[in-house]
Amino acid sequence: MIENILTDFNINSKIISTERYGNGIINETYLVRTGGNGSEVKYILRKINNYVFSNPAIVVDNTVKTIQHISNKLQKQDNKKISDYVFQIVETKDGNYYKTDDDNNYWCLLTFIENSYTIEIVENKEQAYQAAKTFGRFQRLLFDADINDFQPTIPNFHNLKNRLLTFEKAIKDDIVQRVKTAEEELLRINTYKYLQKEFSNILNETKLPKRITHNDAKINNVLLNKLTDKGQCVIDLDTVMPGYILYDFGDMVRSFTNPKPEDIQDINKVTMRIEIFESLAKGYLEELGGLLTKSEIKYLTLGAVLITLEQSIRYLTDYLIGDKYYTINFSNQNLIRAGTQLKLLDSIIEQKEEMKKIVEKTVELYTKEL
Ligand code: GN1
Ligand code: MG
Repeated sequence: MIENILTDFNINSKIISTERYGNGIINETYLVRTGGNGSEVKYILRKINNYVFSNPAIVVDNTVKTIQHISNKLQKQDNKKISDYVFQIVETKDGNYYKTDDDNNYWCLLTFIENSYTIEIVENKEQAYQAAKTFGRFQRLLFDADINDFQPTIPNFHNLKNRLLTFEKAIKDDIVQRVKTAEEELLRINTYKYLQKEFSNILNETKLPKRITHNDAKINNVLLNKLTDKGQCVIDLDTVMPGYILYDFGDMVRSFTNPKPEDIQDINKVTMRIEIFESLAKGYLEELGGLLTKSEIKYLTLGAVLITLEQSIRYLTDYLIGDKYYTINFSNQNLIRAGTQLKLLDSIIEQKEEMKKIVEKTVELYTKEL
């Protein structure tokens, strides 16, 4: 099956093997080895999930535009660095960027960045700094891209109001009768619902600019270099589309600062590590601080609150509708995931003022130099 898909792509050497790859919980990803005899060339093959992405052609289009924009900018700066900082999309033999199969699934083939690795948990401050710097550089390179060239791959992706409406409907319908098993999490989300209005008011009153954002700025979407441990390349461009900077900052905080997996049973181990936050802010703002507006900077920390609340609502909604969106390995995994996100949210809210101070202090340092 996979071999049939691959025959339509422009690969010059013989396919040696294909294997499942990575830890994404939405798309299927495969590592493809070709060549052999000391001249192995690897690729990444991705099947775009068409339950999640109703129009996969937009995902491919945005990915291609992102790669081209970044590659053009890097070429002007330093020819040699392109393949280190961005992967390329391999064309099919008839010149397309994707191949559809008999079930109308979309498949894309990407070049593999050698000597790189991903991590699931940030172990130290240097990793947080490097990964955040990589996201910051990604956004800096896309800063002058025209947002009108990018359509949303998932409309209202980070629209908290919409997420809450879907959540309320899931509670009302209770199609798999799980509401009774999620009482504690439901109560906890209720106590945070007021944040949605607060956030809507801020958006109405403050003209936050729309940028091209990644919208899934998690730690495992950054490649680090095996030889230097430096941040190298941002991956998983499925949700690159117009958005607010605070979304990406928020997702970094959510995924970098928590020392434990999202589905850990003992939620007491989940916390927002402030020293990791500090390094994250440094790495990100070093790259981007001088380009952001005052209000974008002011609301960065709010992004952490918003995205973590949103993620808990998304996990709980999926639990309540019978696990249709996220891949699960055990039956109450989405409920547990919602619980860890709520615990992380408590910790973020507790430390919000300190986080804001760190952002202010860091911005002062890194805007002067530019
Ligand atoms: C999904 O599949 P993955 O891990 O790249 C999700 C993100 C969530 C994340 C939670 C398109 O990303 O929004 O933050 O799971 N992607 C989509 O771990 O919904
Ligand atoms: Mg993703």
